Amino acid sequence: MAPVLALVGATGAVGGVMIDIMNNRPAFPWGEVRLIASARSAGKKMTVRGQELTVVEISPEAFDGVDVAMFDVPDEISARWAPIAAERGAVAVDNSGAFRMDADVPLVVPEVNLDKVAERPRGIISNPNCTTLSMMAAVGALHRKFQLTELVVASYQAASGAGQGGIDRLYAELEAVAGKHVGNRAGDVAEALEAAGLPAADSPFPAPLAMNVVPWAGSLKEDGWASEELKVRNEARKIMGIPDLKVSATCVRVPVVTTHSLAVHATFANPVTVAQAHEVFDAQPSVVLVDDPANLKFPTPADVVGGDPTYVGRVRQALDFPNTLDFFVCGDNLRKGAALNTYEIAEALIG
Ligand code: 2RA
Repeated sequence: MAPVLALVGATGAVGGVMIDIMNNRPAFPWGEVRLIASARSAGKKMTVRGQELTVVEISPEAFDGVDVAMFDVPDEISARWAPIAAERGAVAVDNSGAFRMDADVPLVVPEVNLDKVAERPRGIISNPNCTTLSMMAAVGALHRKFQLTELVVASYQAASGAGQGGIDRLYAELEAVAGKHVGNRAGDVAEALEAAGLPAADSPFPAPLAMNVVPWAGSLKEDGWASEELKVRNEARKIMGIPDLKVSATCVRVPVVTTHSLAVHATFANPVTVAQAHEVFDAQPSVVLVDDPANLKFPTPADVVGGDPTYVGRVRQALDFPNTLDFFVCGDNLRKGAALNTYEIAEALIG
């Protein structure tokens, strides 16, 4: 019998992208798709591969008969329900932060460590955070060939990383400043937002995002680190299986709706040239190389949003650091950064 797939969090921002991905896969190996959400969204109708489905309320029974349950819900909902789904016989593929660093839960990027899906004593597999994921296909491919030893990254993260509230806030802020000559005096963007009925206290971001960049994502951790920066470090180590990898990240929110970018400075045990890196990227099916500086060709979020691959450009050999490359990566944070990677894991489980 064809396997049963559940999507928990079907009505959220990532859930919507997940349904789009399911609707557009060339082949669809699932017999039944079950859409699951909170009581508030239960009863809603959504179309998956031409079939109108009714969203059902989350309950233990909702997982009966399910082979793979994909979770796109907040940490506390996953923490409670993914183990219940597993108890009911499903493999839970979870996109929250609830299990990523659990030693009994593999953290999987199919291009890098698909073999780990088999090691799941809790019946749960984790999907990495979108910032880590946005560079992993590219960095993982280089690591396989040249052996990564150090990683320094700065992120340029889109508003949609903060969910639908982040998207709504950015649009509202852009509307509020459109046509206004602000941004030349300290505080005038915030004043314009306040005057337009957008107080700072209502924002998911700690500073105006329109006409600005905000060096903060996530919550405060020890010694001034933001949780997002520690996720990049810890998750990159776990995915590539390099527990002592030296990593330093600075995470920055930019006024882009969707697609995270990262400036990556990667050092390897072995020498690596730009031409060799190009070969590695060209050989990785999920990476698209756009690197023609003479003609100002490089990836930008506005060019790649909505696409599945990881886009790489600006590949340079670092002038003052041996065995080191600098490059720029863009990846749609809602697709490969979230929904697509989760779905790829789900498909691999039944493949
Ligand atoms: C962000 N990476 O961009 C987070 C979302 N998971 O805020």
